[in-house]
Amino acid sequence: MGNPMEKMLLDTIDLAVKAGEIVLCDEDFKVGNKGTKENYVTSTDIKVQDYLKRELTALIPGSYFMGEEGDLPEKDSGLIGSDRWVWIVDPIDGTANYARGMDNSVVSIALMRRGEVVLGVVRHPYLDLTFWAYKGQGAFLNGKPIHVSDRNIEHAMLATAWSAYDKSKAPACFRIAEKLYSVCEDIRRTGTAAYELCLLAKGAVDIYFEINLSPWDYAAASRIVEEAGGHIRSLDGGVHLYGPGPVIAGNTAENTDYVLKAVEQEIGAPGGRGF
Ligand code: LIP
Repeated sequence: MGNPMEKMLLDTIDLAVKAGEIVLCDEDFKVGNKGTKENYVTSTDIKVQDYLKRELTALIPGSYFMGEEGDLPEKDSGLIGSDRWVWIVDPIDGTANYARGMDNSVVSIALMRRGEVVLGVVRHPYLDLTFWAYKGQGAFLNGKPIHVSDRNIEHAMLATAWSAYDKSKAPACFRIAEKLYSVCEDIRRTGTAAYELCLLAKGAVDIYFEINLSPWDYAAASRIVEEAGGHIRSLDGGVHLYGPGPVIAGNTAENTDYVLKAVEQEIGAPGGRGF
């Protein structure tokens, strides 16, 4: 990996753990909403984002910081494909869980350059779990290598959600989930996309889709899934890092295609029902 990048990874993991401590210890936080009643933001989200912005940009002087709570690049900034290092951070993924005291939220940190996520760290402070991956170096959980399962679609566990922040898209989500449920084993919903994708990377769940996911929810986990031997994509390939959109993932190319077809039939393909 070469020392500079190894040090970058270790420093990023260290900051993710420290950010997780803020999440665990911040008792009297304030709760608000963004746009819809389902879309929570807390004073802890802001505190953790400010902390990570300060510390991560100090790790790479001149790097850009993109965080859920503001700090978003203009679409035409040309930033995403540029030579500039870009941190993509969700200070608390699973904020609704956090606001309700459900102890199931994670800190998600990705480092991207030229439109590709090269490093991803996801920290679950409640379960003391740290997932990480660096391009070409495999994926790890608390220092041990992890790998996706080889289950087929009939034995697959689906992780998904129903577009809580834009319920006009929920009926399509339920139709897709129903179609997959009729074939796969069962469905799990944790309330945090980044953690669900890490569960896929460690072989606990096997297929995944969300219709309306933002880059900070899955950027870090996308590298962890791929380094664990899994597949992750948007409807038209690649992983979009600009705006919210569908994300599909799977343990095998076959299962990923199966989920992709179910999603396309619902929203993607011309003549599909769409929203
Ligand atoms: C959440 C994701 C979740 C998704 C929610 C939201 P947040 O992220 O983790 O999977 O269903 O709509 O995007 O808002 O807690 O960072």
